[in-house]
Amino acid sequence: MDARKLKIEAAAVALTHVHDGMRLGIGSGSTAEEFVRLLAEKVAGGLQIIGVPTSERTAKLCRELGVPLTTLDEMPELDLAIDGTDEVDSALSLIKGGGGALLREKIVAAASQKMIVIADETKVVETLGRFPLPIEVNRFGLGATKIAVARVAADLGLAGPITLRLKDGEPFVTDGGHYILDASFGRIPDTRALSSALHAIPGVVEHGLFLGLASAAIIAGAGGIRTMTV
Ligand code: ABF
Repeated sequence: MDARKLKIEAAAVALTHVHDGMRLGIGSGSTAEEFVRLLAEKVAGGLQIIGVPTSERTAKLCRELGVPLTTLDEMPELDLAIDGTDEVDSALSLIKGGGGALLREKIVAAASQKMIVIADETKVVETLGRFPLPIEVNRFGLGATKIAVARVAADLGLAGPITLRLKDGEPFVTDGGHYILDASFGRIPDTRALSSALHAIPGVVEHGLFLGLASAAIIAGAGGIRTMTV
């Protein structure tokens, strides 16, 4: 089965958790976009929901497909966030941010009573860290922030290239106007410690470790669909 079909299957199962009247956080990335397409069909058929998008790109797709949107300022408490991921482990800890939307994704997930992750089997790992950890940083003091990230990582026994994300040869700029450092530390045994240490660096806006936020992960593989819970 091709990758897109798996994403659609996971998105379709997630859609069964969406009911009339729900305030929905709507994720970013190709899997979340499949969810938006299926959601739009249900909305066209009469499903009444209101969504808060996690990126400008998702907002644009929702508008094109007629999914009603509001902002987190207008609706600061949400019932359910549905989003993709770059990695998920058995504790439902995640690495997100490969698409560059991690800050809004984390704010929306934290404002939601529940977060359901949708992904294909390739995203499931034993220990997080195969995917480089995205770290959203303020543009000011980029060099100093990069050194500080390397230092806190070294204190935890982690090392590896930390690279500024580029797009078309220029620094990639997030929806919030920040840069992203991609940290290839490899396996991260103590995600809590790394999360706290990164948060303590002034130039770090947010990082892609999502810990204790997801309540379920709907995983599509060649053998079928399974739901992981904690
Ligand atoms: C978002 O999209 C991200 O946090 C993650 O980086 C990415 C996953 O994308 P895809 O579904 O295209 O693999 O959810």
